Amino acid sequence: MNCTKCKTKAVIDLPRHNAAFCTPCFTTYVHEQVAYAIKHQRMFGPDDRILVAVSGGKDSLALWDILLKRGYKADALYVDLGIPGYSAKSRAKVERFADTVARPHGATLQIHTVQEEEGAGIKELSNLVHRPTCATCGTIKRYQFNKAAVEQEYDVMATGHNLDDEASRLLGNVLHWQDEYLDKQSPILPASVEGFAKKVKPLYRLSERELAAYALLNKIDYIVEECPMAKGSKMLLYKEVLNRLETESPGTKHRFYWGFLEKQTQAQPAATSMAEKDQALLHPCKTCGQPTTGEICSYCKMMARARLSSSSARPTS
Ligand code: Q46
Ligand code: ZN
Repeated sequence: MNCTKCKTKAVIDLPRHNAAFCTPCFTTYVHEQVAYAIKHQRMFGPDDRILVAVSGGKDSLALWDILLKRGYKADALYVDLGIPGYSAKSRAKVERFADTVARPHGATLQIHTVQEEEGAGIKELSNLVHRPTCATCGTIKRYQFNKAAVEQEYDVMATGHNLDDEASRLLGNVLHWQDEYLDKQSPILPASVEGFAKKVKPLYRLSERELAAYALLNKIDYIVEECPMAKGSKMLLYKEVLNRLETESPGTKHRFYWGFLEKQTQAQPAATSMAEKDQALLHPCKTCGQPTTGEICSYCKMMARARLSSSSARPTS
């Protein structure tokens, strides 16, 4: 198998593009896909400050790597969830990448430790508020990433969601006809109201397999295990189903997701209609000031419930 571009020995084949690449041509392909996503979706410009949400996994570290190598000003934020046997390992991967790759580019890493800031690790917190761990985690991560981006005046926040993540999320939203989520499923969410950071997903054109190969070929040391809390999640099931379809019919995932994006653009020509909807619905949380649809945002409600539960659990003397 030879490289489609330069005809030397190929290291990876991409059936969905009917192509195969050697290491340098594959790296170029990955960078070109990201460059296309950034330009086509108007994600950010060369002078914008970007805050990358990193987890220690292949996607977010590959994203940080690509942005830095393409000359963007990209710092990162890692949220340490305090999951025994997992968080320490993923944090070490992020810190190592920051020291060896990011710092020479002048980029910085910030760490938010849930145990210190929210007063308990993610599992304990979810027990206190009687919510599933992943729902608690989602609320904290969304809140803290947005807060950091807004307070530190980053122009945009970038996450490592890839084609598999977006296609499986789309499948879930379609299976349950979640209209509201379908409206918002996009590689770019504008800063529709004050207090909301603009959010982008520059890897939406690249598959999980392609990103794993990019990380491997570019010697990015990432945590291979999934977060243990993801076990049994519906998203993993949807990914499995889509992988089956992809094997039988290469290109299924991108036709499904990119086709959806095309139809969405035709039906809703501008992000402005979404911004108008948000402006009508959102106002500042009475406790913290972040935009919310209710009086108090879900993060502040959750933290109030956690404080109440932990104080009522404390023995009285
Ligand atoms: S990190 Fe958090 Fe995921 Fe782990 S606890 Fe669940 S939501 S599975 S992206
Ligand atoms: Zn709040």
